[in-house]
Amino acid sequence: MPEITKFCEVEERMKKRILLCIIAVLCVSLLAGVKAEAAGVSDYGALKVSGTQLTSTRTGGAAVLRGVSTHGINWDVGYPYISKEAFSTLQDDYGVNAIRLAMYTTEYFGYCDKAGAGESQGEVQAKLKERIDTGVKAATELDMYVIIDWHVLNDQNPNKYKKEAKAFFREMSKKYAGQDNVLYEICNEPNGGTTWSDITKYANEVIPVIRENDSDAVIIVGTPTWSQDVDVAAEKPLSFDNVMYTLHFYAATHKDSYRQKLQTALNKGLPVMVTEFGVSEASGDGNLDTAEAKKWLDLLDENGISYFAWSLSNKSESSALLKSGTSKKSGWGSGDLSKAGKWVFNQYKTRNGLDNIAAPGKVTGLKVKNVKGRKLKVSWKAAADADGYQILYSANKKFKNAKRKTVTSCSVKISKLKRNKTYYVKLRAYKKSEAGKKFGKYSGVKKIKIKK
Ligand code: IDC
Repeated sequence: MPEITKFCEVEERMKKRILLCIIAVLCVSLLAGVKAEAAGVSDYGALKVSGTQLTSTRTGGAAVLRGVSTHGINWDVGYPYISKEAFSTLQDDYGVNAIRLAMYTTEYFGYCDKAGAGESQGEVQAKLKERIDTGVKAATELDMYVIIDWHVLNDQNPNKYKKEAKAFFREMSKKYAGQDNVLYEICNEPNGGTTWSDITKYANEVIPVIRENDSDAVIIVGTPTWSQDVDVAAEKPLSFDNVMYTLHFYAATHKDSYRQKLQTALNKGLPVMVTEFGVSEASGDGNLDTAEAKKWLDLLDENGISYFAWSLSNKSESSALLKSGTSKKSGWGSGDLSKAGKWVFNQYKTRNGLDNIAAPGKVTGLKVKNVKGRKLKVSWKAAADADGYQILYSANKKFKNAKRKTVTSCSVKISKLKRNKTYYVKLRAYKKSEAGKKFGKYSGVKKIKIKK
């Protein structure tokens, strides 16, 4: 009998050890996942909230979205950048894997309050939904995630336009139910004294509307005081699965005490997503504080928290990522970026591991020939260490509104060109890595007139 007891004890101890080992392995793989570079939809698949962490249903590990938010898609400094070309520039050059489409509910001809727009409210809404569709399609084709953001701001309390929000999200979730890459953000920044209990009431009505069509999409909910009070939300989280809570920061205004709020929320087990951050002041303008912004991004990365930079715009304000007044709508070089843009995108590049990969060689021997049917035949010499090539062509010398083609061979046919127009062509090689594509230098430019 004593022998048996002993044996049982040993077995018990072994069981405990095995269990501890399993837990350790799980923790390590989750942590390893947290450090992971931002990957695409085909890598992560559908997203799922697990504890405080956004995770991949495909790998089982952490999923990290390192994204960019548009400016308002109803603003003329916002919607022109909703395109496959613009999104693919962000993806190719900086490893961005997610886009947030910010649709203001009131300001500047918003979805619920057209203010001075010449069109009817219905026309305004139809136009905005069209822009969302363009954005979702572009992101989908590029293997990127996309957030549809109901951008409550001047309207302060999301309950003000709850009816409109429900109708909007019913329509969106029905349309995109089959897609793994669409996330819903139901109220950007409640403010003006809106309490967590007000937001809870709103969320408890809007979330079930989305769930009717899409039982497991990730839904992001704003928190009081311009989405700063995640610590307050953590005291009484919502009772739905796959929900995350919004924290926004602007580094020159929001510092240690706001990071403390995040820490409190995380300690209480609240899953947080930073759907907006700026290096600037909270006004979206003024000074930049890169030292504080770095502290923030380090903290977010340590905790595997996803974040989106405000905003993809050339507006003359310091948070805008593009240089004020730059006319390029895609294909930006570092000279087209603002101070904030240069800083943010450099951080993204480094954090996505794109700094440590050697670039492939420069492409030489570029030849372009006009072939019958308004086509171009482009060919070149293979570059050292290349996995493929990205060809840019445009009817504009400066490659304004350039179109892109990606191939793995050393020639490509380009069709649907305009007769009697002169086109400019250049290309660069890329090398594939886990972190994304690393590009070599551009070839020289060839120009050619389409005569046949
Ligand atoms: C700002 C824009 C600015 C615009 C203003 C409208 O940068 O061009 O005139 O909105 O009210 C937020 C908001 C976001 C703000 C941004 C900067 O979510 O809409 O954008 N900000 O103020 N919260 C904190 C900062």
